[in-house]
Amino acid sequence: MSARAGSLWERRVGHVALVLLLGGCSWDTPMSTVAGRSDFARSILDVYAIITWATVVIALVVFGVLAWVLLRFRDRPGAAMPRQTHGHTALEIAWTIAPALVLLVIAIPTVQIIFRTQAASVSPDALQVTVRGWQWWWEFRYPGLDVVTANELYLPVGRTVTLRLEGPDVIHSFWVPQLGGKRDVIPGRVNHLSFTPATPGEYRGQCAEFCGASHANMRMKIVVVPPDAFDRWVASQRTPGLEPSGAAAEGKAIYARSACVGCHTIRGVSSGTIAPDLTHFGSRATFAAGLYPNTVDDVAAWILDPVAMKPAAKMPALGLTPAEARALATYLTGLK
Ligand code: HEC
Ligand SMILES: [Cu+2]
Repeated sequence: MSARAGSLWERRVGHVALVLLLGGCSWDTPMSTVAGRSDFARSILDVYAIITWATVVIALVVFGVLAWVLLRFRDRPGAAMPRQTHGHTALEIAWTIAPALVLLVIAIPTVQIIFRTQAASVSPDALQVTVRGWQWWWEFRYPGLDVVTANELYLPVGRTVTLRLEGPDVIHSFWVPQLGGKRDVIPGRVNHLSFTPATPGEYRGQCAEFCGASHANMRMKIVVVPPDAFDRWVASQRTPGLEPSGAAAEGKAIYARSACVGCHTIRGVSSGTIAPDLTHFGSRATFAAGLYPNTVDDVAAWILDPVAMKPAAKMPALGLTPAEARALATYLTGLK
């Protein structure tokens, strides 16, 4: 009886382990590296495919020969010792050349794609975006369009974008698996990353170079939209927000007289440069690098105690009252 119960328990553990294991196999997940949605990501997948198929062929040959040898030369009662070979020039040349050929088959497309994806875009009409990786959020500046945002990058589908990656503090790495390879963001050095998004949609990204306590909380969202929707987004980002009224007007007054102005920019109100630009904060779906939905409750909680919501966040609690934080949150979430 107890033995049966034991095996049932073991089976359950087995099932859970299987579910966890297979969970890693899903194909088209937000952080999937095998569901390419840009030319860059697809080039990488092409190399994956070549290497995978080359490996499959090699495995079939090696295991086939191994099986044949095991069967052909297995010990039989009364069988004589098989003929022994010491030194076989043809064989040795063959097993030197074969791996060299395999390496060539892998190396040529790999190097080609490395060169293609490392080149800064030459396309004159590529969209230019400056990306700054900060501990622990992303700043996106569109120099030609006079738009600045944080953690949510809008891109038009089908148009090449060239990202200029700048690191104001420590090393980070820009990584949006479905759109392209990782590229490091390094202080004192400018890196570039170009790709052409192929399909509209929302893509998730994540800092991929350990950069401190909230590295895992340094996420981003790339929103790829049709060109006319992109133009509308740009136009709304360039339009100054409406003058707030009621609780939001009170929030604006608190903002203007608090330390917020030293770090944050709200056009027409403040021009801090070391924190997310809040001019159109309310137009973003999430805040704190993708950690929280952009609601009055969550933003008020953030203003009261940022570090409680994001370990080591570089924004201090400023000792405001809950009522002040709420007024501020009402003002900020209204900045569409
Ligand atoms: C010392 C600089 C500093 C001060 C002062 C400061 N902040 Fe921040 N704030 C930051 C930084 C840095 C972040 C980014 C935190 C992160 O996501 O890791 C941030 C994030 C935010 C965010 C989320 C932005 C986003 O898009 O994710 C809001 C909202 C915000 N601050 C509001 C305020 C308000 C309101 C005040 C004043 C009461 C204030 N901040 C004072 C540095 C500051
Ligand atoms: Cu990081």
